[in-house]
Formats: sequence, C-alpha cells, structure tokens
Amino acid sequence: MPDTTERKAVMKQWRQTLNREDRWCIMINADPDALASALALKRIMLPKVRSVDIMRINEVTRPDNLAMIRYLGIPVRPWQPEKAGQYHRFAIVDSQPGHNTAFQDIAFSCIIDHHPLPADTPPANTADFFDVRSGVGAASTILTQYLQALRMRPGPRLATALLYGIRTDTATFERSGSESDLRAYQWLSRHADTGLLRRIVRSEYLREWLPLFSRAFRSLTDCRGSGAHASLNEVRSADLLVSVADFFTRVHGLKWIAVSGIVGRTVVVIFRGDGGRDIGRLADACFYDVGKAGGHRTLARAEFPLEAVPPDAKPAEFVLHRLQNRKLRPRSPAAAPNAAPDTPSCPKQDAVFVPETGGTGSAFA
Ligand SMILES: [Mn+2]
Repeated sequence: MPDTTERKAVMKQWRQTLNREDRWCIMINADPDALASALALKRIMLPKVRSVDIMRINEVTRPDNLAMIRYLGIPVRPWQPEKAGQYHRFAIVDSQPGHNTAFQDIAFSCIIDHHPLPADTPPANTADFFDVRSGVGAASTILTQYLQALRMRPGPRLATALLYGIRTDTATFERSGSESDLRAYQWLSRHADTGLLRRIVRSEYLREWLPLFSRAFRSLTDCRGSGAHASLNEVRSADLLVSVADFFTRVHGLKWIAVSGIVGRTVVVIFRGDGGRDIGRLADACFYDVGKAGGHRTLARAEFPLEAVPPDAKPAEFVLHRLQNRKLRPRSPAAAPNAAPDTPSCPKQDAVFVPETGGTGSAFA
C-alpha cells in the first residue's frame, strides 16, 4: 500500500499526462463530501484539459445539500446517460463504479474514494488514476492533500465546500475521522468562509416542511416520564419525521419524543431520547407485536402496517395509547429487538435497563 507521499507523487504525474483536448465528466452520488471532492478535482484538472463537468446521478433533496450547492455556486447538473457521448473521459469521486447501476456502463479513467473496496469482486482496474483509501474519513481529505501537494490555494468557496464535506462524513469527528482528516480540516479552516459555512450548517429545514412543524406543535401530547408524542398524519417520506423529531431534542426538559406519521400504507414512529431511559426498549415494548421496532438508547424507530391499527382507532391515537400504556418486555436473548432497516447498526447493548432515578423506580415496567 503506497503511503501518502507516493500517492501525491502519482497524482502529480497523472495530472501531467492529461490531454488538453479532453472533455471530462466527473460523476457523483451527490452529498456534501462528493460535491466538494468533485469541485476540488475540477479545480485541479481544469488548467490541463478542455472542460470539466460535474454530473450527479441522484436527486438532491436535503436542505443543507441544496444550501451548499446554492451558496457555494457548485456547478452540478443531473446526469443524462444519452449525453455520455459528449465526453472523452470520466472520473468518479467519493464512490466506486460498483456502488450504483448508473455507474455500471461507464469506463472510468479516474477513481478517487474512501469507501472500502469490495472484498469479493475487486473492480476491473482500468483507471489511469486510482486512489481508494478506506482509512480516510472523507474523500474531501484526499482532494485537500492533492491541493496541498500542487501548492494550489483553495478559494473561500472551495475550502468551505471541502470543510463541510469532511465535517459531514465524520459527523464533525464524532463518528470517525483520522489524523489526516483533522490536519486537512485545520488547513482548510484558514481558507474557508465561516459565515457561509454557518449558513449551510443551519439550513436544516425546507420552506414546505413548516406546515408539518405547525401540525407537530398542535398535536404535541405529554406522555409518561417527561416524554411527548407528536403526530403528522400522512407524510411523503420518513425523513420528515426524523427532522421533526430531531428538532424536539433541542427542547430542554423534554426527555424523549416520538413523532409518528403515515408513509404510504405504513405507520412510522421516530423516537429520540436524551439517554436517561432506553428509548430503543421503549420502541420495542410499544410496537414489537405489530411490526418492526427497536434501536438504541437515544434513537429508535418503529414501523408497522396501517392494517395493524384497530378499525375504531386513528393511527395517531393508537400510537399514543401504546406509548402511554405498554409495559417493557423482560430481557431475554431470544427476544432481541427486530430493528428497522435504517436504524444505525451497532452491537446490542447488554446493559440492564436502569430505571430513571428519582422517579417511581418502576420505569415502564
Ligand atoms: Mn464520502
């Protein structure tokens, strides 16, 4: 495995071989790290080639991603496969050809990523330039190292983009992040626009979500143990429930929140807690018998079909009734919670449920 110095040298060599006549296309699955990496690669390549376009294969819907594209003026466009013939060469950053069917039929000349390589089927290494480093927290870190190696000082927008890319992928170094990520972050901080960064970070909601918040506030009902339930009825996506639930975690004195809604024919309940009581066990206790329910001490989720709601009850009433009345199940190895698919997977905690101090001592039992 080549070290960072060697990788930088290889990159510089490769850059010298770029053809001035080539039209390049950088393909991404757009998220902050991919957008920033593509912007940096474009900056690195542009003096050496005819043109560089950035194309995304996905729809951008998250408010912070939309804010990033807008405030930083990132020139990204939706990919149209029928226009592939316009390009001589393709690059892919923050992803690998095997990650999405949209990448499948494209012969990439340049692959830069930080996700692990597939163990079973290594990608056909046809790329002239290939730098995949799974030990790095963000592709933006790799691109930052290239800028440093080329002595290219990033402008405030590029530096801000890369900073946000590293920040997002490492959850501001809470989830992951190596020393190289920290060093890149530090260096970028000197060039970034902190005002712009703050505006992007604070773009958490979309205008059209505000009626949902209004509905959440109106429906807010206290539950046992300083918790509360809010119901949103029909929503387009469970992401909206997550966003509303996350909002309530900022309210001091609210120990846990459950936000329920209906997505298609499924009732989804998103739980957030302050860690005082095991919210994963609460979710499990309330809904294990009607669908999938589970999670961790501070975040959990339950999903069940609309048909599980008795005909004489509304879904929101059914959820609230269960939140107020269900008892915790005794812990047994056989009764492992059936976690919903997108609950973050981490080893199950074996800690015994600790009742809240100062309460009745009975917790949910
Ligand atoms: Mn990434």
